[in-house]
Amino acid sequence: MRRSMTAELLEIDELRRLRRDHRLGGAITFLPSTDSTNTRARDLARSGAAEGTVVIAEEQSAGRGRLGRSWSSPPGLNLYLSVILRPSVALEVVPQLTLVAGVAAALTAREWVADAGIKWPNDIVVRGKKTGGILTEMEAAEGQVAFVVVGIGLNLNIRPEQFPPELREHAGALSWFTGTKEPIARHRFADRLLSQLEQAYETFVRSGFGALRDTWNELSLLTGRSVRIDSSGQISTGTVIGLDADGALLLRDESGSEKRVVAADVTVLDGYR
Ligand code: BT5
Repeated sequence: MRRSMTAELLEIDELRRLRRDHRLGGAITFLPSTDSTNTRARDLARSGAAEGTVVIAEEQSAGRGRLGRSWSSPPGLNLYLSVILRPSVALEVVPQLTLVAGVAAALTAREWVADAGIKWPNDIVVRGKKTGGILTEMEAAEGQVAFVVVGIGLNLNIRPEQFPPELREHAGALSWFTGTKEPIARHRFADRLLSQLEQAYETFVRSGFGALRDTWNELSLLTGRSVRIDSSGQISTGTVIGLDADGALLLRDESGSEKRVVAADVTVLDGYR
């Protein structure tokens, strides 16, 4: 009860001080309320904002997930941020930035909750509860990447009853699992997240996603799980083997043959470890 009533604004001055000399977050646009930080970051990028520019909002009125879904974004509790990137990479590897951001978000989450992990492709999950998601959007010009916006939403301090009813079964927040009653200091979490992303992004640009694949596999909650795959309405089931070099999910189906999944929604059939 008290926690939400004393919910504090994000300590943006402190976050700016922490990020002052960094490649990611050296410039931060802070918005008390906005439609979607990904949309704001896209507009800034179109007008020439530099790589590493970050947009953070206290709340979003039209927070977005993949495929036109919405991201519940109430004020004062969680983190909603978007980062502008301008990588010199081929268009076809840009979707891998979702996996790169997943590594960064899961490693950050683990600094607070040891068993946080990634559910391919874009979820941060703790004990079966979705605590975060990533939305990567790109603009290209003449066959080249103009810019990429990586949007990250993480539920930090929201309580179960503060979720809309339809999300209560599957959604969670990291503070439920830290073992203390303290809320997570959002500016500290954002600082660590941007530092982890900076490091993972540098590795990705320098060496490709292959250099992060072992870390990703270690953070993955799906390996060995029995799953149901929904690729635009096409349903299949199988056991997850791991991640292919390009970020596709590798499955073994009932007939024992290997299968690659490039884009889909995954449901775990046999519970998380
Ligand atoms: C995602 O999509 O998980 C990507 C979410 C990205 C949100 C960030 S916030 C900052 C930036 N600005 C934006 O506008 N977006 C990004 P997807 O995998 O499609 O999952 C969406 C589904 O997750 C919804 O259909 C709900 O079922 C569920 N959901 C919605 N809000 C949630 C929340 N706060 N916590 C957990 N689950 C949620």
